[in-house]
Amino acid sequence: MSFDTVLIANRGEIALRVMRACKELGLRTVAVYSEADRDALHVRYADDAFLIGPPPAVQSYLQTETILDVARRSGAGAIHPGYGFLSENTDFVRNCDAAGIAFIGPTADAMDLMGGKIHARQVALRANVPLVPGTTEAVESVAEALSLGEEYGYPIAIKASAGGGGRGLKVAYSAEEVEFAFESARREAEAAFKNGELFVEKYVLDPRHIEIQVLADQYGNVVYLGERDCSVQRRHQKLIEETPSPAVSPELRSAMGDCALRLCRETKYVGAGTLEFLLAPDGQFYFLEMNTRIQVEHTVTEMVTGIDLVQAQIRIAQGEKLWFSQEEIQLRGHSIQCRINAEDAAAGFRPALGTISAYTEPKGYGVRVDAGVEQGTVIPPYYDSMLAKLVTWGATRSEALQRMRRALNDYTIEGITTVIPFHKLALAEPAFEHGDVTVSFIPRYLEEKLKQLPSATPSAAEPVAEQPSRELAVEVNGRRFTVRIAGEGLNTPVANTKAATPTRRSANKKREVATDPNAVICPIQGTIVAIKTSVGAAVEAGQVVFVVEAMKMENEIATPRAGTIATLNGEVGKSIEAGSVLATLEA
Ligand code: MV4
Repeated sequence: MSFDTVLIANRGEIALRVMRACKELGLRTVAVYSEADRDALHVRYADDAFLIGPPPAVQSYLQTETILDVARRSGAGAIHPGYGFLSENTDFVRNCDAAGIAFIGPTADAMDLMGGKIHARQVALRANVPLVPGTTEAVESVAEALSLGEEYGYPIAIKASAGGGGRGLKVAYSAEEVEFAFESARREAEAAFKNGELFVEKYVLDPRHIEIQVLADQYGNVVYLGERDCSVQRRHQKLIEETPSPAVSPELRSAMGDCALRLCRETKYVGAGTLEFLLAPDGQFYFLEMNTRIQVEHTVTEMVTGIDLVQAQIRIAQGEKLWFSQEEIQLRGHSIQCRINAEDAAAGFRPALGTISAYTEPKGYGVRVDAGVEQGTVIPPYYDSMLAKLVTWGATRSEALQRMRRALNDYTIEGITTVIPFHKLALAEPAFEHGDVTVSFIPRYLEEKLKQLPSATPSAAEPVAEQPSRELAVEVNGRRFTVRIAGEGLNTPVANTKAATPTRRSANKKREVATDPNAVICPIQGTIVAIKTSVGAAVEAGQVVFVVEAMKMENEIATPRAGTIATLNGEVGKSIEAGSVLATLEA
């Protein structure tokens, strides 16, 4: 299809990323924005911009009819959805088709085929792609799940067919746990996707998350562009991604790549896509699911292949034939990405709000920053917490890693808490240095250390104070010192940037998050969906006693020590504030 104007149905860094690609291809760009994004960078960068509604995404960025209206009014012949929002909404794709507007992405039919995980497993079976032992039909009952547990051996994973991002995924380590896991997965799936369909797989312990990037044109040509290792995740939120994976040999890459090509051919896939795999500790790999969109971490693939994936998406949508072959794709050097989220890693990665009072990006050879913010940006509570992506390239992994450490040190973001201190800790771990990372990396190596990071506020309810800061140069006996004056009262110099102490830049006050060994505290705001104990019951340390749903995910709340339940607060179905006491323990 031919078009000269593209509407970008997204915000933040990805909206800017897509607009840059459009401009490079000589295309006009149209932004849409909510009332919370009036001053946003993506609005100013676009050639044309339209207000589409109030701040909550359901009233703005998810308003399909309003967005299609803007496309018609602005003369946009195509819509790029970015990631999230409307990127995997097949109804929207069909509405675009009906309106004669090109959706820059795969067809609705291909998305339907790969969207449901049970369907995706059936496709994989047909394409002769390895799957974790498990069902390719829905599992209807606890009894059925129990007999599958017998068949595969424990642990088993009970998963929502409609699931994504770990929602509706529960693990049963023994037959005793199956009923609760099954019911919990079903509740979560119903709540998040209005679809309680479940299936069962053997649970692979301590895998790596490896994904393969593909590009397919409208004429049946498909290529893969190497893998990404996305094992550094917390609660299914990726934090660090890299390519090549330290665990993938050329032979494994070509075996996984061939599987990816077969899956794409089986679904007649068009556009950019990603096939997710688990790589087990024994070297066996298994297909998990397909993401039918451009992903946050596409950048690292671009850095080592030299192929602009967003430009490629657009050119494919314009009907261009793939302009390079598999043999021409070369992986050069190494690339790492750290997601820069406005979150407090010391407080369970709680989203941080506020205004960016100072902002300086790292620069130099091999450093790329894809950001959606600048000094003065107000971080609203309505959207994803990712502010920017910091990407480095190096001739070798160790060069990319050293460059990332340097770039993290050169990145200044003040006024809000970010995960930059988390990244510094993660990259300092010998296991990361050695590329010895699985999905258990954060719980295994960092959970304890995270608590010592500077934390901004004790409660999500308390707004983060804006903290202006200013630097002063002082010369003492000819030696220059930079003094940073920050936080409460601009009168107290709090830091000397030449000092060697790691706390020198802490414009944020360090405060202990309340930890009472006799209380079970709810770390998040949410709704109680299960209480798994009673007053007088004996509990072990780390025993799950409450399940709290927050942001459509179920969170298991465990006891801090062994003891007897003295008091219980709250009821199933009731909402609960972050920091409240769910239960108390007595000796
Ligand atoms: C699994 C698994 C082990 N065995 N399936 C989590 C989210 C979804 N994409 C699939 N997930 C997993 N599925 C079986 N049969 C382990 C995970 C998993 C995981 C996967 C990728 C990255 C991080 C993860 C963290 C925990 C569990």
